[in-house]
Amino acid sequence: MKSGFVVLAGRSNVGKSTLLNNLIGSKVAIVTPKPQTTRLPIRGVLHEDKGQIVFVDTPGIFLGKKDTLTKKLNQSVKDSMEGIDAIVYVVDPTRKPGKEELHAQKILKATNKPIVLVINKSDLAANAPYIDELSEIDVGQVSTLLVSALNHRNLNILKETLFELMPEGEGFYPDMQITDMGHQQWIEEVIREKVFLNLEQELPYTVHVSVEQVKFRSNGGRCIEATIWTTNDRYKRMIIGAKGATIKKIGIAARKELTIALNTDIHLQTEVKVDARWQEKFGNN
Ligand SMILES: Nc1nc2c(ncn2[C@@H]2O[C@H](COP(=O)(O)OP(=O)(O)OP(=O)(O)O)[C@@H](O)[C@H]2O)c(=O)[nH]1
Ligand SMILES: [Mg+2]
Repeated sequence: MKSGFVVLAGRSNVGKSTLLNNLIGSKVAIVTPKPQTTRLPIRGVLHEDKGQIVFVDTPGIFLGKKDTLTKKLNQSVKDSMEGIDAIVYVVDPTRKPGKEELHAQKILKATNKPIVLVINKSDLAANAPYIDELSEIDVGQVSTLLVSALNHRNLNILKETLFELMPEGEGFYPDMQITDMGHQQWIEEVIREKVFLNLEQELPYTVHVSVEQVKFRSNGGRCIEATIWTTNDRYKRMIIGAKGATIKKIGIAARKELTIALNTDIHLQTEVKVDARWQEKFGNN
């Protein structure tokens, strides 16, 4: 058996979480068109006859933004490199590489781990002017692959390449387990995804979601109480929206996904509250 850990790393919005979900064949990480969607490293487990790969999805590497949350996200990418066997370095041919890309390369090269360079979003070839530039990246990679995480293009070749790099060993997770994420965290993430998708511009970055309670009902359904935290009253009003329209949309979208995924009746109660300091407390426990 082959068994090991692979980190998915790169700038924000390049498709790391999409790749994680489609490599393991199940949605464990949330995906949005907005940068800084992933905030905590998430593990997704690929089980195959030849062994097991534990993928670690990480927040996007950022350069320039100096707020508390960004610093914590950048640090968590570096921490995720400990004890792993290989790195998938994901790049996006629709966005100009520039300084941030070089910064990401510096961090990844410093780990001295085998790197597979993945040029993602190959389905957007017509809108991907940076493919040639990205093909010239040299981080000492063992291989460079052109993939589409969205359309599954070349994901099998990527898996094969990665299994070659994994050491011999027993699996780390039981056969049925596809993630290490707890039930409550997963619900929080689903709600946060809907917040990101329904709020404009910078507003998502002021938001944090916590699930206060999950009650199991006698009819088999679940009653979930969640808080959407933001950093000031003005944002709170925007999240609620005129006559509660925005929070309603977020709630409907979250409830729909939770109902399908959990295959049970869901009652979702959301409240918006202000905590100016949630970013300082984030990830401390
Ligand atoms: N066309 C196309 N879009 C993709 C592909 N992979 C990801 N995307 C889109 O790119 C956007 C960002 O995807 P994510 O998977 O959230 O990116 P990420 O790298 O995890 O982003 P952060 O968590 O913010 O660092 C989403 O709108 C995805 O649908 C792909 O192969 N093709
Ligand atoms: Mg992500």
